[in-house]
Amino acid sequence: MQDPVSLFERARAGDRRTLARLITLLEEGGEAAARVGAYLFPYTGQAYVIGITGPPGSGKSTLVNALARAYRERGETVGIVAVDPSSPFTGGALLGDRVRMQDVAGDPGVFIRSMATRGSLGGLARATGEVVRALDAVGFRCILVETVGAGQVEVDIARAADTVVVVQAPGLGDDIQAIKAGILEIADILVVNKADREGAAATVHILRSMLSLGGPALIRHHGQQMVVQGVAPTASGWTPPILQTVATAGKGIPELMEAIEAHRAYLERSGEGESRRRRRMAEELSQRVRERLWADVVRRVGRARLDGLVEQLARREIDPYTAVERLLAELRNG
Ligand SMILES: Nc1nc2c(ncn2[C@@H]2O[C@H](COP(=O)(O)OP(=O)(O)O)[C@@H](O)[C@H]2O)c(=O)[nH]1
Ligand SMILES: [Mg+2]
Repeated sequence: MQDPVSLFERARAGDRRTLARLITLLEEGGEAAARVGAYLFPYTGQAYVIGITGPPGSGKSTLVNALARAYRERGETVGIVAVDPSSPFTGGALLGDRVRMQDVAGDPGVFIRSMATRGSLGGLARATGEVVRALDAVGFRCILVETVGAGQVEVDIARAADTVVVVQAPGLGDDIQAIKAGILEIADILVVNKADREGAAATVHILRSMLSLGGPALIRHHGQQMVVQGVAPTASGWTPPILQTVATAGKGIPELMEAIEAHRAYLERSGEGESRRRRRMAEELSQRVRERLWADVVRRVGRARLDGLVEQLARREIDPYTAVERLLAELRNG
């Protein structure tokens, strides 16, 4: 196999096929990935990462495409990472994203990567982080990460961005269940896309209520009383703006970019950006250490012993507290 470090150097020099291979290598993980990941790390920290998340069909890919084009017009290089866990099952989502992103696909200043879930969701979150870092290291200055805001992992992936844009659409947003409180909490900017459709104003209204309320409250919607779970106002000095866009027509895109710019300025001014970045580093460090230690435990105690303990736990022959103490004692003595 080719030396991973030379792969990186070639990718950094602008060889896109090598970049694609580098990313595959990072996705696969393992020793080579760790080596190149360590090598490219000092080159990172230059890109601005924007997370675009929301329910399927809300227009995230279309928005990403429109944003990418707009950033290109400003002369910025754009990396796009589309995370779509449904891809391996439907087979169609990937293609759909590709088609919609065709606009920017031929442009050498844009690099598009679709990620599919392989193995665990936790693995996906990590792989996405590594891919974003690789794009950063080879020089893409603006990185757009699209995720379906469905589960905790997708929320975590989006949360790793500098600015998180949460996308809703009329109809989708009318169903209050579709607006997960967890997703609103991570929103730096809210976008009601498909503003050309009926019900956009109502969706904006619901979102505004949810944002401004500290707790659950009754609101009237379509003439009906409904309970809305509010999102407690953040301690920070940033209030997420609610914008309307028509991604297919490029409407509202300049305003969205302005909002992203304003949020970026806020992050810098308040020091919040720096503390977010530190928090993410601390999380990564802790996660990697735990993984390494656990792998070490598995290696030293052996799978069979662990399986045996789980079996005993399941039969209530041992309690989890004692099981941990026993394992640690075995490690100390072994
Ligand atoms: N009417 C309307 N349709 C849109 C708009 N934005 C996206 N769409 C369409 O909505 C569908 C889903 O868009 P897509 O970007 O794939 O959504 P995603 O699943 O969130 O990535 C596509 O057929 C888009 O053409 C919009 O602003 N207005
Ligand atoms: Mg999409």
